Amino acid sequence: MLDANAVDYETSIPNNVGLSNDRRVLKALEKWHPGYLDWWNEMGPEGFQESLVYLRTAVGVEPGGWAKFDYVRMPEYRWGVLLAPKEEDRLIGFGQHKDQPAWQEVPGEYRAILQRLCVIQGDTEPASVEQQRHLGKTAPSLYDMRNLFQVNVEEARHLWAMVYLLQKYFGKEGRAEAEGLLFRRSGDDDKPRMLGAFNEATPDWLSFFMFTYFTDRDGKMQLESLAQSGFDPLARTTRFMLTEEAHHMFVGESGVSRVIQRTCDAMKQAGIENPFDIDKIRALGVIDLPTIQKKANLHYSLSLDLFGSEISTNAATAFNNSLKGRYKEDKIEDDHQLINATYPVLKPVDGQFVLVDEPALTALNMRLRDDYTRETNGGVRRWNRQMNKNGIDFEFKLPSVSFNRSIGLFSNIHTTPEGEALNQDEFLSRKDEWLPSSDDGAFVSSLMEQVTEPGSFAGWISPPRIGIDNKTGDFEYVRLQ
Ligand code: BYC
Repeated sequence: MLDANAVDYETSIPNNVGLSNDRRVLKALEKWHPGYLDWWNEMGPEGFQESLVYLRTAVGVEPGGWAKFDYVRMPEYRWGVLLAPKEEDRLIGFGQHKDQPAWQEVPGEYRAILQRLCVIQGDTEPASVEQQRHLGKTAPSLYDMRNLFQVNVEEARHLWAMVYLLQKYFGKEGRAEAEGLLFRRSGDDDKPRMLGAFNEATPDWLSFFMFTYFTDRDGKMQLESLAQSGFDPLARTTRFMLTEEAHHMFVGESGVSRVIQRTCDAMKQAGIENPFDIDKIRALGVIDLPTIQKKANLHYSLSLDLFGSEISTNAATAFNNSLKGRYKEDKIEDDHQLINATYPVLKPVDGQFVLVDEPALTALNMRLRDDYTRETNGGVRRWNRQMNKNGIDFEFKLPSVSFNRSIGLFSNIHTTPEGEALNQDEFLSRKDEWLPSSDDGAFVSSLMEQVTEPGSFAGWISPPRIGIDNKTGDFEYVRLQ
């Protein structure tokens, strides 16, 4: 019998889904594989394909103990198809099919919507690898370089996860979509990635940390919602993806925190108390706190757009059809069908923002976005505690949800980060106060220099408190070739 927790490394594609007995899907994946490797070689980390990287690879899917660390050349990473263990007799937890057995096959009437969810999710994964492909060249340490590459190979594995679902459950159309996922390119005018934030540049390491803090957390919220799905293969796939996602957000939160720490240390050492003494602080070779805030403003607002419109019939349909649940649906105490329920949605009305009760079903994107904001604020609070400990008078703050938006109710209005309305000219003339200007970008870029001496770090970032896999500070996380 197949041990659902063990990963079969005998087939060319590691998996715990019994691929060796599923010739049709194995063949489809084997056919897709060379195109995938071409994509990785063309769009994956630039200049490091021959390097030996100390990576973790999944060897099982049980919670804890699933990872094995070793030196690997990235093109030889064992990407594979891994699903969380099957829960016998699982019942659907929400929507009109609540309490029915979870589906092991795609219900015909939901084929199109499920396929769309898999394609959108799948499209973001290679996009992030493309956005980050040049960052190895300016890594502030081997520790950071290794974390970047770990994030990259795992995002690429998440692409595999969605491609498996598309090829196994969606026939010819699914195979065509799997090809499409290798065809689109982040930021390309003619064949862009599907969602806005995944076509933006990640120009420097501070952006990378902000992206992994803010945008990967949207990933977490969306995956959590899909992990509740009545379509069991999607639920199991996303549940395993979430175990990998946790490290990505750790890279983001601790990365920002280490940048902040280095700035605080340098300010204290130089006797600078005013965090807005930007020229003096930059002269120390560290990133001033207001610039860190601007980067946070940008990445938070871009990530909010990933939740779609506040009022969405797509979201209502996905929930009602038991395909995409709420964050922690199984922990919520209500009817799980949202019959007659309402949810307060923040709306611009006559120049004011007011909370208006809307049917909870159509307000699901808004609810998930609120859950996201709550979680995101947790990290901001931790950064502020760090400021306090350092005795520096500066407070990080998330901007209003109305600030710098391109999707939803606020996409046609302009506001300050505090949420005060502005006309377009005022916004454009003041936007450099709130979002990274080209000068800010040039300054941060000027600090980005590769550091490859084991145990050494660039001057704008503090070392981490502990190493990966309990390694000592001078461990050679990447052996450059
Ligand atoms: N950009 O009813 P609406 C991750 C489109 S990140 C461009 O408002 P809906 C990761 C929408 O497609 C998580 N277009 O929204 C993180 C629709 O188009 P059609 C990725 C957008 O459908 C870091 C129209 O506007 N996973 O994993 O309720 C590194 C009206 O849509 C955008 C998912 O998102 C946008 N921002 O919600 C690596 C989960 N927003 O159909 C990875 C799957 C909306 O009219 N996706 N549109 O042509 C979904 O659940 C939903 O599709 C969305 C949108 C939440 C994205």
